[in-house]
Amino acid sequence: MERTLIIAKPDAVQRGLIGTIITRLEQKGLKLIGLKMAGLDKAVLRTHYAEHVEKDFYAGLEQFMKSSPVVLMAWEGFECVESVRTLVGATNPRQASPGSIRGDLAIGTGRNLIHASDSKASGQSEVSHFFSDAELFAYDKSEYVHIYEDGERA
Ligand code: IDP
Ligand code: MG
Repeated sequence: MERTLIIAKPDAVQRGLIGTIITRLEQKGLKLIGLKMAGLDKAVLRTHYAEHVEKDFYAGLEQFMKSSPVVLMAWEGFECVESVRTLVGATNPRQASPGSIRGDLAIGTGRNLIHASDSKASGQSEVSHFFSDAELFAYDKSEYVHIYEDGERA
């Protein structure tokens, strides 16, 4: 099944919104397969945000992402990358839809609470970047029969 990486950023940790973020993804029906707290260093951030390293906002983004620990999560579900991006909302929280995490809980683009993988390929590679095989868990979720049709659960 598809995987996506979620980072509860330093603002989510500082504002006490880790639980809210986890709850929203759990309530969607997704499966949590990895979870840990970590401090992200410059090298890890430069790899993770490689597409943004040359941009004006990168220095501020890196400084912010190092400002406190983050909570890293790997989630699994049918076409979960796209559905999680919808739940997370637009990068600029002022334009994010009501009901989305950013739309409901954030204002500043540089303080938008959460990272979510943006494609199936980046979901796979970002989960592998932050989690070893031993840190990822394969298990049956009993409620799946109530969340998926048979073909979607494969
Ligand atoms: P995403 O997190 O919605 O995928 P990206 O465009 O990949 O958004 O940007 C990565 C992160 O960089 C954003 O979540 C945000 O924290 C930060 N960022 C993006 N654009 C800006 C900006 O214009 N000003 C400040 N920070 C920005
Ligand atoms: Mg992105």
